[in-house]
Amino acid sequence: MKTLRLLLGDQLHRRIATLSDLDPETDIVLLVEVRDEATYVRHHKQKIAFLFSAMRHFARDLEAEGVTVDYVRLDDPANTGSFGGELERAYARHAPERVVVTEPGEWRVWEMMQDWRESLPLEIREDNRFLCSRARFEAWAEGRKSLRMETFYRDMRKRTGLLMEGGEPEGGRWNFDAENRKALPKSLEPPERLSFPPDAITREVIELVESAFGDHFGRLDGFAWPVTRQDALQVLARFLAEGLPRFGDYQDAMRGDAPFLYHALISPMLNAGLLDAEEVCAAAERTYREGGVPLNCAEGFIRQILGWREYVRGVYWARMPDYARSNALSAERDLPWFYWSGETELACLKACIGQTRDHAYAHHIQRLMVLGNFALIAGIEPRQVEEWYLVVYADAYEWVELPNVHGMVLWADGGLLGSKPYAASGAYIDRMSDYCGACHYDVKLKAGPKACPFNYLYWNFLIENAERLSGNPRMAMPYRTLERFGPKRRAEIAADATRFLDSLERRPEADHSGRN
Ligand code: FAD
Ligand code: DLZ
Ligand code: SF4
Repeated sequence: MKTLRLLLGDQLHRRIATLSDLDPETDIVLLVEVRDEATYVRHHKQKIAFLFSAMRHFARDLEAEGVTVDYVRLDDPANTGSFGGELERAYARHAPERVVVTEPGEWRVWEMMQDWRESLPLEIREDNRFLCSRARFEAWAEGRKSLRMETFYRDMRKRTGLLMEGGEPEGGRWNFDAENRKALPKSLEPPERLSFPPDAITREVIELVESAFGDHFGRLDGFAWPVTRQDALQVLARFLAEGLPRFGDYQDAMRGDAPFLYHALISPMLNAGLLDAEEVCAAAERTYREGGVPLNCAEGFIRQILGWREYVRGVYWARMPDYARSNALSAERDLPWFYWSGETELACLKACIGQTRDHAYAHHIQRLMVLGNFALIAGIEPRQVEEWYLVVYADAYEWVELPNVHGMVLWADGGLLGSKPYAASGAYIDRMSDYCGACHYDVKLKAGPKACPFNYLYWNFLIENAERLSGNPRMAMPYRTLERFGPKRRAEIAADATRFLDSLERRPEADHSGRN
């Protein structure tokens, strides 16, 4: 049966459901570069370049197998600029008997697909790249008041058999997180990032992105992402040999001159289909069983993928579209302009934003405890923070970005995802990084213009949200400390917070941010 198979840009997996029964004699695989997808939020230039180049390489490899590929480039004069428009044109070009597609990563595109069903013989297939299907997660979530990752993760370990020993967790424990909170000793030199200098295809794409999306956030020079499965597998192999042995110990550490530390740097490739979650977890387990890494490292890493990654996707699909609408802490302040410009005297934020601009990457603790923590304790409106995260990272798709930002960072879902907000003062950042040494502010000072803003914003956040948070058993300790603050100390906190927050620059007239 002549079939048109639409592959979205983040579905570049040879064994994806869309291609499972591909017949090269009759079928056409359709890939389209469309302006709408690059601009519904104005993605970081490296994200667009990564995806377009990966799409072009994937199409080239399919053609080399003898598959008929219909590839629509962004600069094709007939390009309508949208998924719907391009699907309609391709349907008219090829007159297939049916159209096949795999469910998308984002609600927005899922809604589009419901419309396409009205006018096309469309078959939407389940995304087989995840270890837990949407339906299975919904069955797990059914009737639960809160959806705790740890419970889900244990279930997934049992189901997949990963790091299991006769029905029990390997090493007698499910979680080795207590051993994974170390600061990085100065003497340690993390491994170099494995870089892939752009080939001819990537160079052409970089030029296209610079000319079509030149005013988007981020730099393109220094583009070093792998854009093929073969190269992505090299990144994975390098990580297993050099990063994973120290991943557990230092996964929460931060250092100004080392943006990547012992992290895997695989999320853009995992999310676009160049790597597969199951193969990555199996490879980490194999490395442990062969004696290449200690259990706390393998477990910590597998938990991120088998646990967190599957879990946030499950929450997203089980709770959308309402999930995005809540604002449990009524946070309403505008996103400070420095999130886009990087111009701030807070050294930790400046470093994390600068690295995000240069590499479209920041690791988990930078996203959570520096960039996210600030947005939380400064009371920034969730929608604006979410948009920022969706724009700036090469791995950002709403299914994974939204639960992390809305739920984990901002607690805007009122605790569905996390039992308490991850608010912290400057002491945490000082303990886990070397940022404070070079900062304009003093992390040891609690009040006054030279005091680290995280210090008074933290207490100000607790005071302003006392009604909502003081009854939370996991917040009992800081609220007990707060009870001991007299009126003078409270007034000082409020005055410092007001002075600082009022001084933050808002969005200027000439806006080069990611916002539409
Ligand atoms: P490593 O630290 O080496 O971890 C290995 C893998 O585990 C990652 O590649 C990723 O696939 C998975 N993982 C780890 N933590 C999470 C998590 N919390 N949720 C989902 N997967 C996880 N990840 C994205 O892929 N896209 C996003 O848009 C995204 N936005 C985030 C926003 C915030 C505020 C926070 C706190 C986290 C976000 N994450 C996101 C999760 C995590 O920060 C990135 O997956 C990770 O930094 C990617 O780098 P890495 O491959 O070097 O990961
Ligand atoms: C992110 C993105 C961008 C920038 N461009 C395209 C594109 O031109 N063509 C395409 O097929 N996909 C693109 N994507 C990825 C889609 O946004 C992604 O498939 C949806 O968000 C669903 O997850
Ligand atoms: Fe960040 Fe405060 Fe440290 Fe400066 S002193 S780097 S603002 S935590």
